[in-house]
Amino acid sequence: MVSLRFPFLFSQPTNHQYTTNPTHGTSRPISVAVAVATASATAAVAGIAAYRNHKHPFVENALNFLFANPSSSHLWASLSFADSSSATVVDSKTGVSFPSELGGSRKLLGIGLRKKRILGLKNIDVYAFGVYADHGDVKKLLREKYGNLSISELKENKEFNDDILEADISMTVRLQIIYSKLSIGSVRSAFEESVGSRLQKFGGSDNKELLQRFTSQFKDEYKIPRGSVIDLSKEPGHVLRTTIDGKEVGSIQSKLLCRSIMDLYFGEDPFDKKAKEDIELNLASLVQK
Ligand code: DAO
Ligand code: DAO
Repeated sequence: MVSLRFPFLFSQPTNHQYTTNPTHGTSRPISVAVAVATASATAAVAGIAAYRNHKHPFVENALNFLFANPSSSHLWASLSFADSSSATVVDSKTGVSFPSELGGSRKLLGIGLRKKRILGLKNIDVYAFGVYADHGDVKKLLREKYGNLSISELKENKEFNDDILEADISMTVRLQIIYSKLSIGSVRSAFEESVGSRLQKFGGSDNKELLQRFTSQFKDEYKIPRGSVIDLSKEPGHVLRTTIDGKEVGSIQSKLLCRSIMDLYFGEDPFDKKAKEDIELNLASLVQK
């Protein structure tokens, strides 16, 4: 396993620390460790060379961004590599790890935490999430229009943010359940509130039927204990496909539903603001010409 530490593209979610995942597979052990720091340009260059030798576009993207924005305050992160094609990002506060790639073409853009305040008393960590997008789609659909704008211009650009949410980009939001007492009833009422309010905001009229279609996919007998993995995937043609622990539970074709779900994670009022910043920065750096 190759273990590298570097100032991660992702800014660090509050109280999160990224650490090397010690349990990650070691199918092709290589005893190399390269440390890279913003404060150490020489080491950083050496680190980049090592990464580039691994031809890992996810990491390259992060490093490209770092060097395009040398003054930004990147925080430390670690990735573990079993070989050149697999890496995970681990959040040490929750211990949840995310692969840097899903299905070969969707790359991780940012990770965050969905919290919920219960009984007005305390916040619980409900799930950790990772947002992935198909880099080819992002470039194909957005580079032409936005490729000449700088990353800082894109950050302030509302049209860019809207296009990210609306364009037919293949994406996945992976949810990994942390809270161990989730009942289907509490999940239904939580997303009637979160998804329901967005359907209303973007759809204008009465969207009860769409919400109903979405929630009716989730049967009362489903169990989602701690550790369950739910993928909400946006497939070509604005189809929202849901899988629980790899098993497909349903697909719904609706641009409005796709937009409303993505809006939870990188819309105007996201669950985790730092995650949204990371996602947008990664997307902005991807469209650079
Ligand atoms: O036990 O009352 C309680 C708290 C439940 C919080 C539920 C939040 C559900 C958030 C949606 C989860 C989607 C997988
Ligand atoms: O966090 O409020 C939220 C919204 C999460 C939407 C995710 C819905 C997927 C839930 C699957 C439940 C399976 C029983």
